[in-house]
Amino acid sequence: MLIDGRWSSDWTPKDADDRGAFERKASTFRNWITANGEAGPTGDGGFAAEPGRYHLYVGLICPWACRTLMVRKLKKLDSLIDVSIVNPSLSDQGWQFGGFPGATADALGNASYMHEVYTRADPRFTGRATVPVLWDKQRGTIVNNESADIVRMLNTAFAALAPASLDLYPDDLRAEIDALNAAIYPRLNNGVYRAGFATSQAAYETAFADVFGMLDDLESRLGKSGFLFGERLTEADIRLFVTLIRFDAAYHGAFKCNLRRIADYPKLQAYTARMLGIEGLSETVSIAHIKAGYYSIKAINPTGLVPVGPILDLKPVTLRRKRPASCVSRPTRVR
Ligand SMILES: N[C@@H](CCC(=O)N[C@@H](CS)C(=O)NCC(=O)O)C(=O)O
Repeated sequence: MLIDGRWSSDWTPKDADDRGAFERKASTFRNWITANGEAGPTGDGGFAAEPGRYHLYVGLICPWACRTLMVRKLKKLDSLIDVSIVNPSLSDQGWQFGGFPGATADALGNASYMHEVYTRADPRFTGRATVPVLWDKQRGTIVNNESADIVRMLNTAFAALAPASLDLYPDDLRAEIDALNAAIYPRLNNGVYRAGFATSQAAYETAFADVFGMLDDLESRLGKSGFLFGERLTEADIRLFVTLIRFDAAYHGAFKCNLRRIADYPKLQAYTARMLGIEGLSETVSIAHIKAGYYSIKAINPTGLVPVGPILDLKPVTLRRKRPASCVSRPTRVR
């Protein structure tokens, strides 16, 4: 992590309390891009939506970063916001650019490490140099490094520049989406990390029970088709999918979440395949980055060996529309 702008290599995942439970630190840059540059719910104004002005730093291992990448895809912002992708494994200096297939250089500042992006924004920054980071090229600073905020601002701020009728956080569902997020985040999205990074048996078992309790609840909630809120795709689906797609490949083994696999839950497995079939979303998923990344975390896997399995039996499922038999089915378009 960075301490007063200088890199300190004592990275451990623990941030643990005195009972061995993992605690995630709050993000620090909390400004919002808005349509006209007025301030958002937190932080300062001055970040108006403009084509080419912003850059997104992500890692394909990272569920939080991939939430933002998925929304960028779904809202058709690819040509407005460009992206740099870090290597999947943490180096002695944290996230590094370039070298691993599918990773990139820092397209903006030619940094070797993500921590340089943070000190470019604040030369005396103290904290973890996490992804995602939304960067403003015009002001030369970080707009925001909290994925939950970035998901929301990408959903609305660029409406005039990239008209996509899909609304991932519609007014009439906001309260229900917030309530579902508030259950899924601690028990599942972060629950797997609480299990994987626990340093006491009791903390691990508590997290383990949360993870499988939440998966059981979701299995009962889901139908045979559609999403968490029926036919309407929302941010709650994005936030759930990033964890489900990592589960069998990484969390089941590396994080010791091994009571069941997603493949053992018929509805969750079918839902994951449906999400993967949405046009553009499979481009945001790299099982190679996910496996390489989680199994490189020394605190939980000191040898760094990456398991060969599992064989993932997960094929994107695209919705077939009724059309003449001669038509070839295309990926599902979600509107
Ligand atoms: N609150 C952040 C969390 C981001 C986060 O923890 N990212 C991880 C990767 S999955 C990271 O960059 N970790 C590096 C570190 O902690 O030093 C968000 O959701 O955007």
